[in-house]
Amino acid sequence: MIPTITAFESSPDRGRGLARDMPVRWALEEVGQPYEVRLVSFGQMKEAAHLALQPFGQIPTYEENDLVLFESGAIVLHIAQSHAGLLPADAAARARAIAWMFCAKSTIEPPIVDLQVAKLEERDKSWYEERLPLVEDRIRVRLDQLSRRLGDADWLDDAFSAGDLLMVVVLRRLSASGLLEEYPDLAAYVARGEARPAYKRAFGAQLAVFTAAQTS
Ligand code: GTB
Repeated sequence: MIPTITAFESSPDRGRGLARDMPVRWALEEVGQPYEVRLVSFGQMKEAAHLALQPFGQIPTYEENDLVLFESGAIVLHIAQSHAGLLPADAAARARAIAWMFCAKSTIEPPIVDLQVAKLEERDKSWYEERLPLVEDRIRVRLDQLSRRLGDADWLDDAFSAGDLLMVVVLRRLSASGLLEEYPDLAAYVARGEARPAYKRAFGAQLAVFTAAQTS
């Protein structure tokens, strides 16, 4: 059965591929699995039918036969475990790739999300200007460590894996901040991910949704 995912009917990122359907689309493209997309409005996301799939009223979701999943990281892991191409065959290398997936979501992403929340929701607070450099410095600490670990390598652990996929997606969320440019090696790492044909197909598909919404 062709899996169905959900995505924003009208994404607030205006087609920049920053919403969390993007890693799921990219993973499906990497493994060559066709998929269908059900677009949902903000209103529909909060209705019972969607809440039955995603208890927090968010996208993305993933439906495949009787399986319903939410959490983009868990969906990417499921896709990577069900198909060849995103996780190494060797057990130890596979475990390390999964560790990088968790690292992207639980070590690198939180300070980046904190910055986005600050910029979106805290601008009118008296302490905003004072707090912002602290938030940015917490990101720099992680980027510095990640950059040192990546070194001269193309990918985090030998061949491209689902760990790189999630890491590139997470780092892309810094695109408007200027922080990634402070780390040319990480910017080049992200560019390598974006240059992959599967990434381009996924990006094009989500951009087409935005473009169609603009012209209708
Ligand atoms: N932990 C969940 C996962 O990884 O699947 C988080 C899912 C999530 O945050 N979904 C967001 C959502 O549905 C969309 S991606 N929000 C609607 C709501 O909560 O009501 C987050 C996102 C939104 C917008 C931008 N942007 O505009 O740049 C980027 C990322």
